[in-house]
Amino acid sequence: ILTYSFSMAQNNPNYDESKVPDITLPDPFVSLGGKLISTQQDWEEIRRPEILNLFREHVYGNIPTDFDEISFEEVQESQNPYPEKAILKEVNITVSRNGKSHTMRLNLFLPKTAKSPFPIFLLINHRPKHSDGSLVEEGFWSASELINRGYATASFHGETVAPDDAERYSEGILQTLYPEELEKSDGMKTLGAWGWAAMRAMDYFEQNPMIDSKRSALIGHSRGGKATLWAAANDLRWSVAFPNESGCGGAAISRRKYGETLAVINTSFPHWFADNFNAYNGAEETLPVDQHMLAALIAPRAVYFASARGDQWADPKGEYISMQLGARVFSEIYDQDVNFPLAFEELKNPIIQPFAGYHIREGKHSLTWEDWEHFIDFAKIQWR
Ligand code: GTR
Repeated sequence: ILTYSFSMAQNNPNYDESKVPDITLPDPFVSLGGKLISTQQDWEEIRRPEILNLFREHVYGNIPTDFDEISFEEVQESQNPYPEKAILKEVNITVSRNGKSHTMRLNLFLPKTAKSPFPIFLLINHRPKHSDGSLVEEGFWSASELINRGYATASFHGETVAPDDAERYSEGILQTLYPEELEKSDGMKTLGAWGWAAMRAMDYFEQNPMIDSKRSALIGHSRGGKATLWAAANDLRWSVAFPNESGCGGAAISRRKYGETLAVINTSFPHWFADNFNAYNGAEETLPVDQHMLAALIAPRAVYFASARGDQWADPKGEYISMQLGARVFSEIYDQDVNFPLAFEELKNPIIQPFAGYHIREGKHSLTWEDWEHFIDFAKIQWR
């Protein structure tokens, strides 16, 4: 039955709204024990940890954060593409545990024309090197524009932590630092490892006096957006999270089964999520969580989802509904005036307000300057 529904779904993704099933979503504000959660204390002490743990066990797997030592070393390997306006720092972040060590590379631009400490945007990069040799195409990582506006910006490549490959994913921190994770059904996989790496980048930012780590935004596109959401849910040091077009296993509601589904993603990318996630292939309605609860975990920090109309595979409507529902945490628990009154079909302009936001743009699946421009506007409001 599984094989059948998988090939059906892959060859025939549903893009017909009338075929989206009627769904009942798990309530973020009722605990597993049936307690109604309405206070900040109950949210933070009971329900938030409960939801985080359900995502850990059933969806993304562990993010082990114990290690023996971490060190930061500046290296000089690449040409700085913006020498007149920025300093390029290439930083090797070396982490050791149980006598073994792993080094990941962080690329950081510090503006020359503004005063430190700088707010920082970190991009989880998974794109191949650009044809002209630069780290990534300019729109995808809009470093130049960020520098012009006085922000620091950094990126690391997922490949230097856990390769994005079903055969090789363990040839990074999994084999060297956390081999026991490979034996567990809720063990860390690639997306968790990228989240771990964002945390190590934050460790570096925190000890660099040029960086204002309290004003920090984490960004990732698509698979990088999935990792962004999970990392920001786990690591309270990020003040804003921007999962861009993160789709299935990211911002989109799994139960809608619109575009990419769990059976498809878990079969195409068996190295992304915990093995336990496979149990929900074709059985989305039995998941103890759905993705709107991930947005709620980021509160009271800020969270912003972005979609593209040409990216139906990622289910833009499912991403928006997920924000509408998840952002209820701000009004119901944190007494903030945050809401998304428009229906998806009515959306025109970006929704940029304190704590939670959303935009959908024209065009196809990618991270572009247009997205970054809205991200910057949103971050500015949070960092006022
Ligand atoms: C697709 C995958 C999506 C998304 C995308 C990307 O192949 O089905 O879930 O992650 O790749 O990362 O661009």
